[in-house]
Amino acid sequence: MPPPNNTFAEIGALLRGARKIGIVSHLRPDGDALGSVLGLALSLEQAGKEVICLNQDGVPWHLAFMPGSDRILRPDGKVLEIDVAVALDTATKERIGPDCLHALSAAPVLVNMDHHPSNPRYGDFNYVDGGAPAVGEIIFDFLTAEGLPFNDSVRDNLFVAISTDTGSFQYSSTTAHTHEAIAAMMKQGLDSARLSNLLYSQNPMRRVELLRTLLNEMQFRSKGRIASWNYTQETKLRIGVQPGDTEGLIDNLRSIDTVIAAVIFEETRDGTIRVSARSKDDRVDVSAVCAQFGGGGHRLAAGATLQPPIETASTLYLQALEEHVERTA
Ligand SMILES: [Mn+2]
Repeated sequence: MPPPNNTFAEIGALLRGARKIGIVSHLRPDGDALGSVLGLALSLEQAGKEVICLNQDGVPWHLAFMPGSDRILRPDGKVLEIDVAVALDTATKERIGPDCLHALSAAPVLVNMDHHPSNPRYGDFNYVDGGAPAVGEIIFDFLTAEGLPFNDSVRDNLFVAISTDTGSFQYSSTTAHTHEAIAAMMKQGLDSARLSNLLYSQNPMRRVELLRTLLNEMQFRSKGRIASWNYTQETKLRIGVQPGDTEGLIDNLRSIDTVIAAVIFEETRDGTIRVSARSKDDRVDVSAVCAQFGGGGHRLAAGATLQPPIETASTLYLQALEEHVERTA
């Protein structure tokens, strides 16, 4: 049994008592990872704290517009002298990344705030809410409950966190409370249309080329209920893709009417095959299929890492997925 959650009040008291705080998120960060880090960091800074933000892989191009993104540093080999370390949106301690873990290794206390149900509560203080659609929403609630300051930059970052992790408020994890949090921030001046434009309407042409390739190469099975794409190194090199270019790409498979499970198999630079899987039917649990291959995640969004070659990896995974879909849906 994982330890119970701490309360916002306990975590708030810990942070208020700290002078210097380090905040990190997971490898290959997404909008929720960076938005929750910057939202919390900029609020704590306004409350008078010294804050250092770290990410193992830095900020991808498409999230560079986020206010304060230049504050996200990559670890430089030094061990930080901080009173408290905070990990956000990071399902396992390993996902913080080895260089960030080294930078935080002298921190006397680690706080773990997350929304992945599989999170084993690896922190000294933990707040894991598997029902929250985004850690950004947890941070909104935390700042509100603890009376910590909001400003335009805090709101912009929390909007990016919540908007990206809910698929623009489309996923079933989106609740009335999610909209209430956004509404509260809009009443304080949040410009959601401007941020949505920056997030979703600034595709560089190479990303459109990537989409063209996906549409040419995607495959279907189980009477169109499963869609998949093998994303190869050859494609990456030909198009010259950059980190972050694949963000949201899987939604093009997921959006097809017959599809209930979508999968992208990505050939990584180290040769392993990274699996990203999505389900849009609660009966189909892609985290269970990913668990068969040593991965995990959420019921409707999960991942795993398989051994090459990509053709074998995708065939094996798709057989397991098809078996699961035929049995459950
Ligand atoms: Mn998240």
